[in-house]
Amino acid sequence: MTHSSAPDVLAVANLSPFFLDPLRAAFTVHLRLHETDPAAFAQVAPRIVAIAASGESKVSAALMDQLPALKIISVIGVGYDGVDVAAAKARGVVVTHTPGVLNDDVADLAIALMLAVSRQIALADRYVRAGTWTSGPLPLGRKMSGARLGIVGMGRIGQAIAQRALAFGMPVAYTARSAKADLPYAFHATPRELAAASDFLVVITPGGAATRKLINAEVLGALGPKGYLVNVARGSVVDETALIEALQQGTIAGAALDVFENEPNVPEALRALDNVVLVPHIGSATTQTRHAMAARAFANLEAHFAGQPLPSAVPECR
Ligand code: 8YV
Repeated sequence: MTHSSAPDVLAVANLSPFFLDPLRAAFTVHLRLHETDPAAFAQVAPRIVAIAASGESKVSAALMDQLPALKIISVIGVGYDGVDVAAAKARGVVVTHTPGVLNDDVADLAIALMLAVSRQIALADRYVRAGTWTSGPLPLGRKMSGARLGIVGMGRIGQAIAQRALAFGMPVAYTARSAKADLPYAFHATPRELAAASDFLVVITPGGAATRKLINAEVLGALGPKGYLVNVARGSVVDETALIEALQQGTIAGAALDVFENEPNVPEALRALDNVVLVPHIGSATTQTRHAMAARAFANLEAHFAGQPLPSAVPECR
């Protein structure tokens, strides 16, 4: 039930019922009204005090300019590179996200993708379905256990991936803005140096201007013809054009991607390749985790309106 006196919230993404329902019970929710009905949006815009966004949402300074009463942007996702945080801060708007609760799922998917691309799981499935097995065995894959893992970004999720990789007997190295003294893994100063020392290069660093096209032709060249790239971060971190070229020319052995430059559009050139595994941004997409993320995103809004400390403001807003 919505109350006309309840605070007005603009949802800038299509939200799952388990997030939307509690939101609607507590707030007056305007679901993507700015996109669907600009005239109606102009009427309610002055009253909107909160935005509910997904990890992929764009929340620009231009949108904030239309919302003079805006106080909080609650992102259901750990990544918030689509939100102009500097613009939010300049307007006294706090940004929150949902870190922690999705570490397991994203790390699980990273391992699944590493296995999928090196053991050719998706290709093998297509092989059986197409009836090709009767004409001979699938070409051999590449052993993952014991291979060298390089992780680009050693935050909460990077560390969860490393822990899992240890169970596969994989030596782990990483690159990050700075070395983390408390971690037992080898540090490399640049993605290129890390790639040169890795069989699998897994990207799990935040998106945004600071990491745009961090994984470029040079890094892929260093990974080499026996190396695999896995991206569970943001499409923007990898130069997709350079990646396609590297895959086509055998500069690297293969890639497994959960994220893309222009989701949900995936270049035909990528879709045509057999040495890639492609999944539609499902890093956190389990019932258990999405429910936990929704609960956290709601808790951030609830705390704000109750005048209580926010469970998880983004670092820049703490
Ligand atoms: C989802 C994500 O994209 O948390 C992130 O940063 O990329 C995701 O978990 C999404 O935000 C779910 O709404």
